[in-house]
Amino acid sequence: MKRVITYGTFDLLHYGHLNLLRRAKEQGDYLIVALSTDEFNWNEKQKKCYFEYEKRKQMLEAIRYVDLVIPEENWEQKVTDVQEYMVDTFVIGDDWEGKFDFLKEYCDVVYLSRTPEISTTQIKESLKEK
Ligand code: C2G
Repeated sequence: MKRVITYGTFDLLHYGHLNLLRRAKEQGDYLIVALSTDEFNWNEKQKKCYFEYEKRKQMLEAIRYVDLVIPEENWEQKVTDVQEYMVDTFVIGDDWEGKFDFLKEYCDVVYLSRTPEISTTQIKESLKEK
């Protein structure tokens, strides 16, 4: 069984995220999503989530491509995650192109194209105008 992992905040879940998750799952048979905790988002990514971690986890677990959701609590956990969960392939959007090449020592690394026309920021901006 080929195991895939990806990381993200997935707040205000949208079809760009789903496009990523579908293609991530296509890389193998079992997809783990390491979901950024509220604290990690705020302290490390300066992102204030609209939905708290438990709600974002619940939504991801309802997606047919997703097999397991684990917390992403820091930038350093990726190597241990890949080893602990026996991951074959790390996948993330190409906005991170090259940033996680150090994982190539442990697994395949795949950067997938982002869905260009949608972002959480854009959604929030357009709602403000309404
Ligand atoms: N994504 C996408 N298309 C979009 C928006 C997002 O393909 N229009 C992808 C991103 O490239 C990422 C995933 O969806 O692979 C989750 O996006 P975010 O929640 O914005 O994740 P990010 O903040 O980039 O967190 O340690 C890595 C970080 O946790 C990644």
